[in-house]
Parts: sequence; C-alpha cells; structure tokens
Amino acid sequence: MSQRRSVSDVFTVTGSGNMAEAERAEEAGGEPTISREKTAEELKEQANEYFRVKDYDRAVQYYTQAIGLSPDTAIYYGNRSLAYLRTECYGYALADASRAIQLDAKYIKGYYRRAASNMALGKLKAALKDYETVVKVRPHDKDAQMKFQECSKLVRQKAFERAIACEQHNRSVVDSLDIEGMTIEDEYTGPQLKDGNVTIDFMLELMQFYKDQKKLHRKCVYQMLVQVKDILSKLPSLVEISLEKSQQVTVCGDTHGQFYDLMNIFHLNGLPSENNPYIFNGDFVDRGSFSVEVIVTLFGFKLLYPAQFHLLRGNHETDTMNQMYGFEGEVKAKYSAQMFQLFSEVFQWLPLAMCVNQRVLIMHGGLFSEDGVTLDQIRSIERNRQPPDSGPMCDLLWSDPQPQDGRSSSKRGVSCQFGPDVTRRFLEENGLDYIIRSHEVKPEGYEVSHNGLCVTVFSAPNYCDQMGNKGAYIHLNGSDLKPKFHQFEAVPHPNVKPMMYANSLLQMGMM
Ligand SMILES: [Mn+2]
Repeated sequence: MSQRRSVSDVFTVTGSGNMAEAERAEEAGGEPTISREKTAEELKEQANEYFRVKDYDRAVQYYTQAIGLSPDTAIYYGNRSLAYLRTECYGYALADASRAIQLDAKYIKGYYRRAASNMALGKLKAALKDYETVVKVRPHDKDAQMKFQECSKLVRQKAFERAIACEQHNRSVVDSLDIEGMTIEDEYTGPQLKDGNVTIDFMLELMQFYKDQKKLHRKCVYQMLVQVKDILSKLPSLVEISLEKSQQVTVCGDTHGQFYDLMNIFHLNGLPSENNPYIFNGDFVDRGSFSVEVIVTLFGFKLLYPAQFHLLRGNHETDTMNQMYGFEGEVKAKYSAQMFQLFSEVFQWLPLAMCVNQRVLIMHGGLFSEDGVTLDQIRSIERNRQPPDSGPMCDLLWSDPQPQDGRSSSKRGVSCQFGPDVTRRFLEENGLDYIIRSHEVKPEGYEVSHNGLCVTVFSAPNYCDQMGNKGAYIHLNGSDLKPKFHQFEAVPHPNVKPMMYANSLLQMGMM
C-alpha cells in the first residue's frame, strides 16, 4: 500500500507518455505493428463484451492479451483496471490506473479508476487528489464536481472522527449509554430478551421477525452487544477447540449481509445448537444490505452457545471497510452512529484464528508475509484494535493464496499472496495438516489448492446479486478432520439491493 503517485508525479511523467506516442507513430509505418494493433483492438472489443456480461475474469484475460500486443495503450489499462475493481483486486486496479495515467496524462478515466481504487482501499486523500485533477481538467463536468465534493466531504468527516476518537481515547461507548434506562414502547411487538438473556425462543422469534423485515428494538441490540463484547474479550486471539471422534463442526465462509442465504444455511444444515456447532469465518457484514440482521443473529447464537458457536474476524469487521461498504451506513440508517461505534468496539475483540484438534488452522485471509510465524505468535497478537497495514494480524485478515511458489504483492493492495511452498513450510513448522480460509468468492463456493493444504470456503451465493457463484460450507468430523463440502444456491431476498448503504461514490457505477 505504498508509493502512490501524487498529482505532480503524474504531470512529470507526461513526457514519457509523449515519448511513447512518438515511438508508436514511428512504428506505425511498419505493417506488423498495424496488424498487431488491429488485433489488440479486436481483443479489447471482445474483452468489453465479456465485461458487459459480467464475466470479469475473462475480460481481464482479453485485456491482458491486448496489452501484450500493444503495451502503450492507456485505455487497455483503464479498462482492465475497471475489471479488477469489479473483482475486488484493488491493488492491481490501482497499478493499471497508474500505468494508464503514466501513458496518457490526459486520459481522464485513468484518474477516475485510480481514485476508485484508492477509495476502495480506504485511501481517501489519495482519491481526492485525482478527483481534484479531473475537476481542474473538466471544470464544467457535473459528475466530476459531484465526486470531488463527495470525496472531500468524506475526508473532512474522517478527520473530524479521528479528532473525536483521540479525545475519547480508551473510553467505551458503553460508559456513555444508559441501557437500563431505555424504554421499550408499548407499540413494539417484537422479540425481547428474557431477564436480559438470549434464549432459543428469542432467537426463533428474532429470525422470523427479521425475515419479515422488521427491526429489533435498539435496547435489545445494545444489551446483546454489551454481552457479546464481554464474551469475546475473554477469548484468546487464537481459539483452540477439540472434537471427539463422533463430533462434527460446520465451517462457513463469508456471509456479507446476505441474511436470507444465512437462513438457508440453517435450513439446510440445522440450527446452531450444543450438538450442531458452527464456525463463521469472518466478513459477516458489508455489501449485502441485511448486514445488521446477519450480525445480530450471529451474535445472538454466540450468546446462546458461547462454547459451540464460533466467530472469527474478517477484513470487513473493521472501520475502514464498514465506512466504504455499507455496514456503517446501514447501522446509522437503522439505528445510530453511536451504535455503530459499539459494533466497532465489539469487532475489535473477535478472535483472529481457530485451531481444531491442533491440526486444522482456520483464519479469514491466510498465511503470512514472512516465514517462521508460530501459533504462539498468533496467540500473542494484541487484537483489540483496527488492523495495522502490515504484519501477522493484517495478513490473517487479508492475504490470499497463489498457485505459484513463493510470495508476491497482493492483487488487493494489502498484505500478500502466498504460494504452496509457503503453506507447506508453515504447516510443517507448526505440526498442522492444512488451513481453511475464506475471503475470496469461488464459482463452486469452495476451492482446494496448494495440493490439498489450503482450502477456501465462501458462503455468500450469487455474491452481491451478480457473481453467479454457489455458496458452500464444510463439515469437519473429529474422526478424520477431512473437509466435506456442501454446496448451495442463492435464495430470493426482498428487493433491497446490495451496497444500498455503501458510500455513494462506490454506488455511482464505478465499481
Ligand atoms: Mn474478506
């Protein structure tokens, strides 16, 4: 997430862009170049077609081929950047946008794409610089004006929130709440805690209430958040469980605010109970517009079955992501900014990894940017904070596997990608069998990679209403600990679009 170009850098590289143009002009005299460029154009058209039908991976492949034939054409990078944005490869999107601008400093879309990449990465100031550039070049462009103003508003808002956060350092929202004093109005007919406790009846009533698109009373949410914070804060950063030979646990991946699909998991696989334990591997919120319903339901089951129902933190249980991808907006719309603050406090206490029978390690993202990390190091992570830009805590939430050996820089622009050799060494050093992680959408809902040592599970089918993927969950049995995969399709949900509450800049069709 380093060396981002400033606006002035952009203008200094204009020269090299012109040089490339001059070279192109010179080369254009020869026939081979002309036919190469013609083929490149055809490949771009084909890629655009794949993009239109939302096959972003193929679109990227074709743009890449076009770039191979004509490596100095800004628009190919600009288009591929957008395809990367759609597949959440913000690191690659940023690199392509920067390259496009480098090749052609007047290519406005390049600035839009770079701004969008930076926005997605939570780098608001960097994004603002690019919107500023667009506004300067096109002072009468209303769309550019609006994006510039929206982004400056966000930068100011964030600065303000940081200032407030400093003042309130180490103080919990809980201290400024009078939960007991909150009254539940007579008109409210929804579920309520029994003597302040979550019961199975409460949970059943709650899930039905949510299916009917009703809102749990804020007092109940606050009560649950305070209790769940207490439970989570007593857990280690690495939670260890053991399964008897006859026992089984279900591991689910990202759910991302897709409440109706979560209900379908419980329908297919049974409600959580002492005898039906679950592990939810992070990214419960953001994107899907029923994130409140998902997280309150999951927290409810955590309160009901603290020893059998497990939750791990994902990269979306963080302030930066929640601000951009909808959860903060959703909580503010349904409740209040103060309640979001409390959610944020609770998220900071979510454990970062789990180990089953000392053999299977589970985390949201994956392994580490450096060799030699031990389970003891994971245990000792001080997790009660927003994740840093690098290091083991960041890697656990953000990294991805890659097919080739070694490590490379992240397609997302955060943490790294790790190869099969990295996984094998880590497992050997720590006496483990394999890892289960989530974090990436997969067409089949799961994927086995690194010669069976790295398993991905993703439980948000037809992710964002548009990816067409299946969802999956895994059964782990105490007898052999082999992953058994179960796939499922998306179910209908009420007509509330994903990203409804996301930052408006992300909704403007940029990504
Ligand atoms: Mn994730």
